[in-house]
Order: sequence, then C-alpha cells, then structure tokens
Amino acid sequence: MKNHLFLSYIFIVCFGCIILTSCETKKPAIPRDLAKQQVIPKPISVTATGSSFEIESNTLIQYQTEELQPIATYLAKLLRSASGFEIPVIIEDSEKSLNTISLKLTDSISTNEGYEIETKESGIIVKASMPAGIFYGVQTLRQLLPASIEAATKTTDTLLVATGTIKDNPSYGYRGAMLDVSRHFFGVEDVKRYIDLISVYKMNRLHLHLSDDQGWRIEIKSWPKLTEIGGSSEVGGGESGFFTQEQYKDIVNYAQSRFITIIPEIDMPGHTNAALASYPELNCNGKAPELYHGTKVGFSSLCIDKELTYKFIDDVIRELAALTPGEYIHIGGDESHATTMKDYIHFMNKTQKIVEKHGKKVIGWDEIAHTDLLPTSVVQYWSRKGENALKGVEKGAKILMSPAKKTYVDMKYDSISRIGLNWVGYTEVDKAYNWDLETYESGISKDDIIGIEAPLWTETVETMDDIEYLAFPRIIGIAEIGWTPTALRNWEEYKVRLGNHKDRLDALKIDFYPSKIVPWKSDTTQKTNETINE
Ligand code: TNX
Repeated sequence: MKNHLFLSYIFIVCFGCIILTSCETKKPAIPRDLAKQQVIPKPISVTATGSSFEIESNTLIQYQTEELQPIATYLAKLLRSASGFEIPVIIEDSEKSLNTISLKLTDSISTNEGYEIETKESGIIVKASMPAGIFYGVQTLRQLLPASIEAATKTTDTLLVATGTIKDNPSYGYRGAMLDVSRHFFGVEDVKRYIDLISVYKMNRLHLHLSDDQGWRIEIKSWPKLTEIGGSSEVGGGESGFFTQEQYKDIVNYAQSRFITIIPEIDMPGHTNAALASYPELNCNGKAPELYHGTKVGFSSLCIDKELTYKFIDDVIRELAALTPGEYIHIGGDESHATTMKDYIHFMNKTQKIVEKHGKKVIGWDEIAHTDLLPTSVVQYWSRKGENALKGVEKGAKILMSPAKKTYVDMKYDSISRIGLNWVGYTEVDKAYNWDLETYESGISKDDIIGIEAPLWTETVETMDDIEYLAFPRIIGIAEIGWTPTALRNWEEYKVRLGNHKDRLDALKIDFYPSKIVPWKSDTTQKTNETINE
C-alpha cells in the first residue's frame, strides 16, 4: 500500500513537472503592432490598436454574397496549408461571428479597387465596394501574417494579425507587367505563376507580347500556319511553342480569378517576320523569309499596300477580340524601321479602325502618336525620350508609362548580372523605384496617365528562374509606384520594407536578385516569443 502511494506521488510530481515545463516553453506570443507591418504596396492609412487576432483551429471565413465566394476560397486555401486547420468557408451567418474573417461588400467605400481591413481580437472584416477591393484586402491580410504563411508546408509560427484599421486604395487603375512570350516561349504554367506572383503586389494587368519576328504564339484558326510555322521558332532556335485558343482562354480565366486583365499584343507592322515566314502572300514580293532566331529589330514589315494585309489583320483581331474580356488590344507599332512614315501612318490608321470595329480599344507603343489616334487610343511611353508620348498628349491621348530607363525589367542590374540587356544602361533596384509618374516628363501630368507597366522582353530570358531573377525585386517597386501616392513613398524607407520581404520571397520560392543595396533580413516582428527565444 505504502509503495502504491509512493508511486502515485512520484507520478503526480513528474506529471506536474511535464505540465510546468511545457507551459514554460509555450510562452504567449507577442501581440503584433499594425503600425510596424511591412506591407508593399504601402497602404494609405494604418491605425494600430495594439493587440492581435489569432488564426486558430476554429477560425472560419464568411463571405457576404456569392460573388465573394471564390475570394473566400482562395484565402482559405492559403491559410489551410500553413496552419493545418480546416478553415471552413461559409456564407455570412450572424450566429457564427466569433473568430471569423468576414468579407463584405459595402457602399461606404467610394473607390472601385479600394478596401478596408478592420481587425479586432475577435475577428477580421475586409470591406470593399467591389470584389477587386476585397481581393486586394486579402493580399494585404496575407502580408500581415508571418511569412511562413506563404510556404506550402505547415508552420509552427503562431498566426497572428495585428489589430487596427487599414484604409487603402490605388493611385492608378492600370498597374501592369508585360511578358514577351515571343522571343522565348513560356507555357501556361509559367504564365500562371507570373500571374500569381504579380497579384501578390496588387498588379491588375498582364500584357502578353504574343508575336514578334522570332515567333507567333497564339492560335488563329483562320490562319493556321501562323502557329504551325511561325510558332516553331524562338531566339537561339531552341524548343518553342504557342498557345492554343483553349490554353489562352485558360490563362485569361486564371488571370481574372486574380483580378488581372490580360492585354494581348500583336506587334505590327514591323516585328512580323514570323507571320511573314508563315504566309508568303503577306510579303510585297510574295516570298516568305526564313524563320528568324536572332535578336535584331526593325527589319520586317507587313506589306502596307496589299488588301490581303487588312483581311489578315481583321481576322486576327476578330479572333483575338473574341478571346479578350478586357477593353484593350495592343497593336504594337514600335521600331517599324522597315516601313516608311507615310506607310506607317496609313497602316496604323486603318488598323486602329479594325480594332474599334471589333469592339476594343487600342494601345500602341509610343510611335503610334504619329498617327491619327482614335479618341480612345492609349500611347505606351517606352522610348529614351518623351517626344512621342508628348505628341500623344497633344493629340488628347492617355499615356501608359513604361519608360525604358525605369521600368524595363529586362535590363541588367549591373555589369555582372548573369542575364539581361543594357541598351538603356543598368537598372539597379533603387533606380527602378526612385521616381514618380507625375513628374517624370514635364508636359505629362497625372490626368494624362492611366498607369504604369513593367515590360520583360525575353531575348536573354529562357526559364522561369530567369523571369523571376529579372522581375524580382524590381517589379515590386513598380507595383508600389502604381498603387501608393508619391507623397507616401521614399527609397530609404521602401528599401527596408522590401528587405523585410526576403522571407516571403523565399517562401514563395522566387529566385529574386539579392541586390546589395537592399538590407535583406528575416523579419523578426513576424515571429512569436518562442521563435525569438530559440
Ligand atoms: C525595344 S520597347 C523593343 C523590343 C526589345 C526591347 C529590348 C519596344 C517597344 N521595342 O523589341 O525587345 O527593346 O529591351
């Protein structure tokens, strides 16, 4: 009996010890401070209330109307893999109001893409007037959570969101990236990954450069040889390809689920060797040139005087317009050095009308400003000098800002960058960030500008890793220029915030360029007591 008591005593003591020690290691997490969060693009207003909401095993997501269900599911998916929790998604239910993340549409927010996040210890409400705003609120919420939320694996971090209110909306409606899938071809999965990555930073347009001298990348059913022949080459002559219309639709739909509109570009009348090689009859001399695998520009032109050229364009634009939910089709128009100015103007005037006939509006590279612009045509500023864009403004056109000196993410960062071009010089991360749209070119003011786009030309870009290395981190800064008002931005503060995104970029497995001028660091404000003390 005595023995028995003694054993029980030992058992109780040991058990107590175990409980005590485990309590000791499981210290309460530090409440997070909303004012110290490192959100990019920087939100307009942040008010911290000094406590935290925790995502726990009983957290659920509520959405107010059916149109928000896909966003709720998107958020749940993100939270499930990192937390290992079930995170149910349900339509709004007033009885289940504790420990919820609620997505709500409301008239009280006046901007289309704006949102508010209100976080209390008991729950989070993301509000917006349109689903797009809810999606951007979700992207911000994502950045309020520890970086480990981004990994595909379960985390041991406590999933806290700092309490307080964020009110936010973008400065510009067009915040875009361009991917050249012509010089080197990139397939559906790569394009979807790029869409995912730019959507993290609230970009809302992806312009696909679908044709050039080196390759034609979109199936046109009425002109099948464009892809049969023209889709078979790329820079260097490696394995290439094209999108079938089904694949292209898949990309368009996927982009829409991330609130990104695809802007398709058929570059004309120059940059057309792939089309000219596919159909001899599109050439003035009736002879098809060889497929082209080099990187020169300015040597090809559609035949301006042939009626067939306009039948060709009409067919291409008709099929493309049917695949395009967005309002714009890009008709290129750059570097048409093999076309006389008179022919160029004649051609572009006709082509703009064809686009209009098919219910779409035109974007063209800035040389298009030499033509009779339609009232809705947009001029994309890319040249070293602003004179074309200024001419566009004089003619009443809106400007999409992509000055090569700042936004061309195909430029090398410095002389030892492993890939990239340098015709406009080197573009370090600060150079790409440290400017603003309103003052870049005197004569082009905020009212003239629809937004910003970062083109990634792919002469030297062969793999997804290459895309990521050149685009990241510069494109993150471009996204902030499009979103955050100039008065709230400066490089010294931004570089610290960017440096704090290291863990996130790593968790997303982005092969970013670790620029020496950015203070990269693991973000300790994202960690709990336990992990800090380790
Ligand atoms: C200029 S920008 C081009 C492209 C090249 C790019 C390389 C523009 C409208 N045309 O054809 O790929 O430079 O940086």
